[in-house]
Amino acid sequence: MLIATAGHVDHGKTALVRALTGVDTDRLPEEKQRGLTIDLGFAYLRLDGGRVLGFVDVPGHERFVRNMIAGVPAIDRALLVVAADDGPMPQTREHLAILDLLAVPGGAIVISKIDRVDAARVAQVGEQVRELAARSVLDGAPLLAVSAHTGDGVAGLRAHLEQAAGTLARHAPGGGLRFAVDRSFSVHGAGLVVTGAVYAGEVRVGDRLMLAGSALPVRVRGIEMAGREVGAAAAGMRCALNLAGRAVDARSVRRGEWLLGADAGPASARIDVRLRVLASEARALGQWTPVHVHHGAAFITGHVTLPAGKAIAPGEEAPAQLVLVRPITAVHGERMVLRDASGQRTLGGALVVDPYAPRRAGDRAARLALLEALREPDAQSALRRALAIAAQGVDPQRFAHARNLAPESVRAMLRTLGARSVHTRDGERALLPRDWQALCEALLAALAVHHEAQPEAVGLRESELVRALVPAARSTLAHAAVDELVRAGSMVRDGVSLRLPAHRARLSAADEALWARVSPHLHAAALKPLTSGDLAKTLELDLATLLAFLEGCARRGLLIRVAANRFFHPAALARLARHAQALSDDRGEAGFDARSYRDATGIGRNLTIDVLEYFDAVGLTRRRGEVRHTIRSSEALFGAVPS
Ligand SMILES: Nc1nc2c(ncn2[C@@H]2O[C@H](COP(=O)(O)OP(=O)(O)OP(=O)(O)O)[C@@H](O)[C@H]2O)c(=O)[nH]1
Ligand SMILES: [Mg+2]
Repeated sequence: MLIATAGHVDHGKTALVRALTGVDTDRLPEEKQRGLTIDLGFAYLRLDGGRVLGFVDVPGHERFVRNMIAGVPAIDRALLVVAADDGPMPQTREHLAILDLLAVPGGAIVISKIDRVDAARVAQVGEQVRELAARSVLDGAPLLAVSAHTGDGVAGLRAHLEQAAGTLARHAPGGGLRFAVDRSFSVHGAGLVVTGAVYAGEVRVGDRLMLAGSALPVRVRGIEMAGREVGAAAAGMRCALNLAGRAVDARSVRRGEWLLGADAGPASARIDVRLRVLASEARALGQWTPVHVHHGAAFITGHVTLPAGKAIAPGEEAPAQLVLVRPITAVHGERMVLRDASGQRTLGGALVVDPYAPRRAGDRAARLALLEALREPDAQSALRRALAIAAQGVDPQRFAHARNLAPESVRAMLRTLGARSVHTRDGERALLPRDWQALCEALLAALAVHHEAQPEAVGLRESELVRALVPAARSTLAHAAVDELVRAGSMVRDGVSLRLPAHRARLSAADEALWARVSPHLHAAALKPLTSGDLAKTLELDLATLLAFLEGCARRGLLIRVAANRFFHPAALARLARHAQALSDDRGEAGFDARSYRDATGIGRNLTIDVLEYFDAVGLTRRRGEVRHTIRSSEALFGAVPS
């Protein structure tokens, strides 16, 4: 069990830890000289039966609140120490607020220095602290009175802690390892040693981990807990890790660094949170308030943005976004303490809802509704609620990262929830079958509307079809739906157009007659069709009339204009595109040049240049010097080649 002290400067925290453990945690020369705690101190008490009580002794001075915050996030119990002579003081209140904002699981109130006052004063101070603690995490906490000098009450406090350790029902977050470093040093012969607390998951000797700040890999050589070598340490435990890794040392790995497991997600500088402003604040917290954000043993500066635009009044709680100067790795459910821009006053706290806030929320109401769903502590319930309101689905990988879960466990949840997984150009999305079906139906309906309005056109290009959807539905998910509809035969790729299977472009009688004369020359197998000029001569037509007709055919999707004087049947162009793809696949890295394309297609030098430049322009190929590669599949752009 991990216990931290808390309370105003000089109220006897360090003396209390020494009375309980025999260890003087004020080790720094400056601490000895000033009789004051500056940095965190650590001591252990080994109980009969092997259980260990770990103590984190924090400084009470207002200048070192930052160090105090670094010591308390992973603890099981807090001891709020209040001197019987002084009674509650400013840092009594501030430390209590911090314990509350970090939702410390429990604790006790300790009235110290009782040798200095009479019993009535002890009772009076006890009442004052009880009142302060009402409606906080220490509401109704046991109250003990001690003197570190006479030893009065110390045995009772120890018995109380032993009993609490015996009944500790620790909520140990699983998932990937999250270890917050609070000290680091070089040990002769062993190298880098870091100490800190396991916030989530487990660390074992031999594990390969990553430093969050630098993304450098490290290996765990050894683990020490309360002075003994152990093989593993789990969430809620403090330990020292001996690390091996290239380019890592005590200078580069410092307090505030995080060690993460292999599945950890990327860092993020925009974090959606629930923000609570302390009731003791004089003013409401407004838009773009600069803050110091304390997360684990780290602190970073940033600003608060308020999606609703409305300031958060003292004592209130609301959704907010932290915009940080640097990305950090936080996960859902972690708590942060917010202090003012000069780092002198605690303003409030934040509970991480979604560490991957989008840069632009798009539909703000929809985003707020999604965040409300994501507040759900249980991952599967959150996923269920998110899927129910997000027609665009959820990114399962993001969700796993945000919740510090393994990808497999999110997949299992999605299976349980009956969600379907779709692979899009931007990665995987999971959504409810009803939303997928609605999207497919919307695409088919949009195409039907187009056919109705323009019966003479073959259909719509894919980008036009997606643009015909309501804005919220236009995404890579819609493109994935088109692919599936085509695979299922519910839609047909006809050249560059998409159409419903039953639709045929309907032409006027005059155009139909002209088409009957033109199409034998510009047919599916014509890889080298006549130029418009030659076609006009062959058909004995006025060139301007013919060009106007051919352009009309191109608008309807019957033909494709490749160069000023050259129109192709879509299927012919699909064939030429497939040639390009085959050559590109064949040549790999080296790419293919115009000559090999000419030889493969037999369309001659001049037409080869026209066709390849057209392919560059529509994004089938990319040219580098004299060679080209295909960068998209020919089928995605030109449809399948009819057999
Ligand atoms: N009479 C009396 N004095 C005490 C008792 N406990 C601590 N003191 C004295 O109070 C002073 C401060 O004690 P510390 O234990 O250093 O106080 P602290 O809360 O750790 O102070 P910071 O860490 O600086 O916030 C010292 O001079 C102690 O000797 C006690 O039970 N009785
Ligand atoms: Mg102290």
